[in-house]
Amino acid sequence: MRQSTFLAPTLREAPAEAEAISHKLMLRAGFIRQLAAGVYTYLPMGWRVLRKVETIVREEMDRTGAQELLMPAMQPAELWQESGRYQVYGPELIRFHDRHEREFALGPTHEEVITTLMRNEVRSYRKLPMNLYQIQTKFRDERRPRFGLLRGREFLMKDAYSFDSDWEGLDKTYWSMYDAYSRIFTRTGLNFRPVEADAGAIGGEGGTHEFMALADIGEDTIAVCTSCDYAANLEKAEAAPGKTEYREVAAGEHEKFHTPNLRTIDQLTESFGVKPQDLIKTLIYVADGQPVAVVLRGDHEANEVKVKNYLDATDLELADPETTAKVTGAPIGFAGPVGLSGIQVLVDREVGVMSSGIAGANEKDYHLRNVKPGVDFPIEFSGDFRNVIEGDHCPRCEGTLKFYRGIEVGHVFKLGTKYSEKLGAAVLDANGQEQAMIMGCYGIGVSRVLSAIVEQSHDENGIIWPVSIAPFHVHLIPVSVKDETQMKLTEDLYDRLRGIGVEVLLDDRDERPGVKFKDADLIGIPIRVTIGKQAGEGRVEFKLRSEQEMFDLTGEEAIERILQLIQEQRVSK
Ligand code: 9G3
Repeated sequence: MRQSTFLAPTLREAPAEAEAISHKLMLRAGFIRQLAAGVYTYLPMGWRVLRKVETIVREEMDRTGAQELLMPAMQPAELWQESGRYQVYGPELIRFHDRHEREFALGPTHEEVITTLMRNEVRSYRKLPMNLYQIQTKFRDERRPRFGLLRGREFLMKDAYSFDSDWEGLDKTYWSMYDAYSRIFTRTGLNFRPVEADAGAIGGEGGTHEFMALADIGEDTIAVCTSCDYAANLEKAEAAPGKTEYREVAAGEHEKFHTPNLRTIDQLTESFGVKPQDLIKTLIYVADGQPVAVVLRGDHEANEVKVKNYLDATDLELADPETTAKVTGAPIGFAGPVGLSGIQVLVDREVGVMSSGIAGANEKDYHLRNVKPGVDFPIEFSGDFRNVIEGDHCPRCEGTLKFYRGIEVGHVFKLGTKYSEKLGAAVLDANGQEQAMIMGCYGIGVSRVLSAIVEQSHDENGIIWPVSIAPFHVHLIPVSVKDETQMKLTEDLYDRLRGIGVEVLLDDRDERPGVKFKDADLIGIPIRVTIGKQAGEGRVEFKLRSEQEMFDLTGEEAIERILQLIQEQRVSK
């Protein structure tokens, strides 16, 4: 491809609204352009990378025996009513009416569509297991699209749906997808971690992993063990429970003491020289309209996903001051577990092992000291209701937990029969018994992978694409397009390389060398071959975008090295 005719408009500066480095660089390097908030055009350079990621996804999915198909983006609203999800999703689900006033949704995901297809087309267990996938544009009207392709309103997803006739089959399919995802993300060059995750609204019969690309811009926090392969999204991460070995129960009664306007943990610890670990914090929530108390150690935070799952609640939010006052008899900041009545009190298990602590007195401007869990208040509902903290003990080994930020690039779910029962997708088993198909679903954010790679692989001059998904393998740069000797060698190499299947971007623009090298660093093609003064002796300058070192090679040597680098990335499958 000749750069003089190629649509790759580079920019000196990124627009102010671009915050994430991947967003800035993909705009500046001419990979994407925004059409509307969260809606992007992939320019030719960006489209080439997107197709490379798709190809890797396709190869690894096909290798597992999954079958590719393509479902529509226009989904009849009736399907979402039938599955009961029509009401679950709000403005994020883009709905519209066709010319006959029939209501449709633009597909954010395709559980309803694929399950309906299977209900209509498959009846016998002999046809299972079946794993169907597509690579297709999804629509989700995010309230705040941002960070370029990381959180768009229209994005490319590979979504797969598996159908088994028994649970063992689902387990097998699930882990074959898990392994395929590991191969896919390895081949794209991503630094990623599979983590245990919470199944969230999609529900399903348990079992879900997210594939997280490590990056500070990532919205998720993951807890990773320093010693074993335990890793979990913070929503789900657990720590080894506090040591419940012998604990001396503090003697004496709990007693009230005056704490005028001391509402927060910090105010209390400052005023009384105690540590957050010595405090017993009581939060009042409202779960599906019911007030509930959550009791935690002072240095811990409530994990609302764990609380919601424990209560099997749909909605959970912190109670407002009025509710808190009604339930505890005191304003927020003075709530405590002693004497609470009429509401469920969830006590985190780390409180259960405290010998005593300071808690709110359920009276304005008063706290209680020497409160003994299980003595001064009952521990009826004990469980894990907190976020783990860095340094906590790993639940699996003697290691400790470390936090990282992650970008979710993949997610595998065991769905079970949640959709197949609702939509009537069933098979007759060997005994002629009707069995709802047992499903799994598996997503990869294909367009999001581009941003994740750039977040992980760039320097101050621009993007550094891995060979496996780079828009081109080689950036061929003649220093002066007016120099016949240089252009002769350049055209020779251009023809030779393309003749052996190497993808070359030839910078044939009549620009100063500095401009060409700056653009080359920005675009990030992994291998750069410069034709300059040594063209007369048939020698070129060879440099990898990922390294500083330059090599003075003959044309032949350069071709040799290029083929070797391309072959290596294929081997890293
Ligand atoms: C919606 C809207 C947004 C959504 C969903 C539905 C996320 C929704 C979860 C999934 C689960 C899996 C198959 C591929 C892998 C992920 N956001 N989810 O169901 F209507 Cl507006 O999409 N689906």
